[in-house]
Amino acid sequence: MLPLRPLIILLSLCLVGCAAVSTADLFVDSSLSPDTGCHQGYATDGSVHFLFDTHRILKRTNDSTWRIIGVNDKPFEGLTGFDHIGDGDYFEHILYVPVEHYSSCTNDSNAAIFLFDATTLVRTRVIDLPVAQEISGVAVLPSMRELWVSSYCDGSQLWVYNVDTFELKRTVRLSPTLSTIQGIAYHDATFYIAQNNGILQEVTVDGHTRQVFKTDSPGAHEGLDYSQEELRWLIDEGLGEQKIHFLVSTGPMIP
Ligand SMILES: [Ca+2]
Ligand SMILES: [Ca+2]
Repeated sequence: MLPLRPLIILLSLCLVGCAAVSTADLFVDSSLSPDTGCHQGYATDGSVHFLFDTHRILKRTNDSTWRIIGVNDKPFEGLTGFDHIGDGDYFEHILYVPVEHYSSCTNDSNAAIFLFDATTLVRTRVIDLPVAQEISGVAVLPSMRELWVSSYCDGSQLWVYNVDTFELKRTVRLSPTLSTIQGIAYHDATFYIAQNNGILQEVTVDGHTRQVFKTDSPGAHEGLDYSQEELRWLIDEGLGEQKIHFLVSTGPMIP
């Protein structure tokens, strides 16, 4: 057993070191898209960009222009009780999109998943999620065929659905609890969650959370996707400044 004084010094060093590691940025903001004209979220199939605005969905080219090649500006057509789109995800030629009525965290209802054909952007299904709370984002975990759902108003847990049957499989407690979740993405056994305060959280499948990046860009920090070794994050700094930030890893994780 170590004598008391060296033990205290060792513990002090560890505390300083641990604090430095836990708040260090593990990503760097490397480049920016043109203005996307969208506020809520982002997804990609690897070859085109899908942008989610509060009331519409856009498809844009994967080149320097980000030219619009698809629009659905009536995503709620024929339905009542829906007026808000969150951060959707792409999986097997389908867009999985969180939709609800949202005014505030004390005035929200009708949490649902809308499915859109990724080629045409035509809506193909509406799935009500009666067991979910307010809904802000979704991400597919492909190997498990699971749809993970986040809530802006409840950062204590995530909801895990079967992506084929939409049956609730379980909920996952988040520890530490998160706040103001705007979007969720999955990559390589890890989820990434965007908080509206500009903090990016890494989340294990068991629900352990830790901060991995904090942006200096002001505004609303919305949905995201992970593709081609880039975390792509929609940050809305105002009209004309709604851009995707491309974050790249700064290197291997420090244990
Ligand atoms: Ca949002
Ligand atoms: Ca997304």
